[in-house]
Amino acid sequence: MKKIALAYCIDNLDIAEVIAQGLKHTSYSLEHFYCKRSSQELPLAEQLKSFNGHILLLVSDNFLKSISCMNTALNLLQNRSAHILPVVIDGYSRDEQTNEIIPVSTRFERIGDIIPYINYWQNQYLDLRSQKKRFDQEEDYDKDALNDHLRILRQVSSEASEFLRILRNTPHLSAETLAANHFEALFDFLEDQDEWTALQTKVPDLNASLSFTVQPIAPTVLTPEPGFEEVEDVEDVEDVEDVEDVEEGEDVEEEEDVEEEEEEEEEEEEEEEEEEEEEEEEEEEEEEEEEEEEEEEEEEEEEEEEEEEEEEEEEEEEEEEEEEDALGPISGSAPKESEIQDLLGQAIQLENAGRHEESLTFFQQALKMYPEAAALRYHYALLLARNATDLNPAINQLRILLDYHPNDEQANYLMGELNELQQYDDLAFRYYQKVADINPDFPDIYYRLGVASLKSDPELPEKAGKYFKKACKRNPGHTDAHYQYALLLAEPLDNPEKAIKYFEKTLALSPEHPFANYDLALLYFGEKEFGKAQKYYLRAVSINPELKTPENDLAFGLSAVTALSETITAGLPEPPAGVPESIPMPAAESSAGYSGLTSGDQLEKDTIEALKENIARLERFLESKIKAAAQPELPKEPVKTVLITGATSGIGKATAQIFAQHGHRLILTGRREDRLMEWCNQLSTAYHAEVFPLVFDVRNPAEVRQAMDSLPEEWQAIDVLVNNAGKAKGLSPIHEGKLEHWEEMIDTNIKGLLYMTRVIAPGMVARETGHIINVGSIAGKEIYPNGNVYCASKAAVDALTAGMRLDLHKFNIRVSQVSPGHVEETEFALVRFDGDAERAQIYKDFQPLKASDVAEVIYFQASRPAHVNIQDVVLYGTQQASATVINRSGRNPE
Ligand code: NDP
Ligand code: 8X3
Repeated sequence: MKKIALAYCIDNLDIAEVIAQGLKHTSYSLEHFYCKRSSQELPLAEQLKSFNGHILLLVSDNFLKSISCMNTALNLLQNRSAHILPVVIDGYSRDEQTNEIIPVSTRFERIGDIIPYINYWQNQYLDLRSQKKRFDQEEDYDKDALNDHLRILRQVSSEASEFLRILRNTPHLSAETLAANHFEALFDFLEDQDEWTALQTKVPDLNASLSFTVQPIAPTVLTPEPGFEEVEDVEDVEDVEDVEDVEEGEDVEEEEDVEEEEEEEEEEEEEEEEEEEEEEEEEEEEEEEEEEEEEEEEEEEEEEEEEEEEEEEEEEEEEEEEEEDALGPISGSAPKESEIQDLLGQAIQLENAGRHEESLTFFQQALKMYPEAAALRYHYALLLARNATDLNPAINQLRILLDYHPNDEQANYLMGELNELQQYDDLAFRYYQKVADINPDFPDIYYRLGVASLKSDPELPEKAGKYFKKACKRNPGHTDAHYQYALLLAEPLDNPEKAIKYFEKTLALSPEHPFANYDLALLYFGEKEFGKAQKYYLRAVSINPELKTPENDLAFGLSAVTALSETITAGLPEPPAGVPESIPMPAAESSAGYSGLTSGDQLEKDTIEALKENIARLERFLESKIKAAAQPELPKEPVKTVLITGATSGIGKATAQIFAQHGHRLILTGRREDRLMEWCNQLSTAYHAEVFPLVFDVRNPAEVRQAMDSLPEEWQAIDVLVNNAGKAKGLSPIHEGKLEHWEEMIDTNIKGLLYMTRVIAPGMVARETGHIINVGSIAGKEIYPNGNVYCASKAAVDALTAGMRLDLHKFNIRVSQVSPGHVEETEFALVRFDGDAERAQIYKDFQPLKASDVAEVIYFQASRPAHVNIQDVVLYGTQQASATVINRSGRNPE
């Protein structure tokens, strides 16, 4: 007797019985394995150890929430995947209010479906942990049993997501699908076609005789462990109180972990301190070279003060940290980078789709799952900060992030920016300082330190000056850093010569700088270099005409006609020698408040403007970060080996590019060797792509075979074959067509495609994986006048695509086709008209598709999940409606 195991959660006994009923008519004996929700019984995976054969695993919501079903289920799935056929069925739950039993669909296709299960297990774990304290007061509770239960919950909680991820990628069925065709899928899986045939004969209406809508039995409630109370759902992980207390004296293993972590942290801190000291020493040496000794001493004193303050702050932070540590990392699972990226991508997608609230909720749930995931929390904080009037929620998230990862540069920097926005300039300065300590190369950091220092310590321009100077050194192209440093040098630091140098550098970087010309004019005026002063004044007014006032004109010697007496103002400094006595000093409107000539009102105005600009800049910054997070993260897919024929131009070339951009390995073919080599080089330079060139003619079967045989072993397993090489030759009525044209088209478009497929498909069949994508054409669907043989050749491609699909689907091989209308950025027309460039101008009065449009479709087809086969995509440029109907009234604007 042949045996098969049926494994399920007892709540789903009804469905198990229906399936068992169907299998009664076969020669299989069914062995039942089931579990309730109690952790006391033997886990399902353990029970199945004694069974050596195929397993039908009924996965339901109840299964996924049953501790005995889930305990070591990951292990079961990993070790016996080849023998497990999962059948996904609906679960049941009891409505707490009405006590009614309601169906619950079982879903795990999307990450969003998986999160509730992970939350469920984490909550179970946390809740039991928080109950431990209460149990501790009772003498007679079974401590070992509870610790055991905790351990299992912890394990299930950390394995649930991986279990579901694997399940998602394992071929699975619904119960209805399984029964719909006489259990064909099951017998396919068992490789027992005879049984299937026999069953069809025995029970011709099998599906009709099976009902999956039977009344369910009441779902089992969680069986409390001896002395435990029933576990309730915990709303929010962060609401769990007293976890640290609960741990006290009990969970020795965990306590040791904490101690170890603390020791490590202490060690790290010591190391950091040592590093800091070293860095400070280096800095001091630099300063010795650059600064006066007296200044240095003062600075050192200040630094010491700062350090003391920082130490105090750190102590406070450490205390806070200890408090928050009580919440601890809630799961034993280490965040998986791919999972995090996946979650992040989904959250950003929601946000980009305008579903802001959903995106926030998604982030919250994801963070319950992975509280330590820096990327998730950082982007969550960004989102909270964006357009928010209250920045505190974002700041709080960053605090948590920094508790986990004190040295996260991005988080420290954003903390700096948000504090700057809140005008907590001291704090902003400290966060920027931290970033600079962690990574002195962090972009813009010394400039930001300079700005924050200027705002928090306006009385200490030397300090800000130091940072601006460093910013200039590190980034000689930083206009603002040069400008700000020049301003400081000009006025509070009273070093006009050096100021001139830095204003000039500013102008070298940005000749149209709105203020530097004027500032320089003022400086030269002060230095009595009137010629230069006039030169820069003229430049300044040409850029910013508002600076042109009669007073300024007079001062810079441009007009002596205006009634001078009106403009001479008492109390102004003596005009410099060389300037007529009657000429007033320029009415200074320097961009910053350091000119000393700026009125109180003006200073206020400037400050408000500067703040406004700063806020706008930060808005832009936050926006760009969200965008950056949304864009460059290309989906992380397994790297595939992709062979593209005809990659020396047009569609094939564009297709190679898009696959290279996504990190795939490429075998590119064509006959024109020089072009092929050049393109391969470009792709490997631009995208670091691994590219293997093969020069051969697809029309020659021996060459095709030889080329494929020449591939090194590591290139032999081709995952995707793009049959693209093809052409049209001529456009003549059938009675005038050239035989050599016909031969060439048939040999390339049909036979070439066949030769390639014949050599590559067997490997795919053997590996039971692969994807063939044929480049067909609208010409294969709709025959147009004079298209005869080309159309026939593409109709053949259409037929071959369908044929390949029929033959290869059972080997898990996908077959797709793309059928474009006219495509430019190709040599198609030039080839068709034998190089006659004039005749080849067939796209000039309408906008056809571009090669990259077709390439994107090909890439899309290839990058679908393994269970999706896109059979055919027909695409035209918008101005083309069929093979012959084209709006040739001129190209539509883009
Ligand atoms: P191109 O002429 O720009 O590209 C054709 C490619 O095929 C070249 O790389 C060429 O390389 C290669 N090729 C041609 N003959 C052979 C051969 N005997 N052996 C090996 N490689 C060969 O045109 P497209 O990019 O437009 O054409 C690509 C495919 O798209 C074709 O199958 C075409 O029928 C189809 N198509 C084109 C449309 C269009 O409007 N452009 C519309 C619909 C479909 P080399 O010369 O170096 O060998
Ligand atoms: C190329 C498009 O319309 O020129 O296949 O045949 S068409």
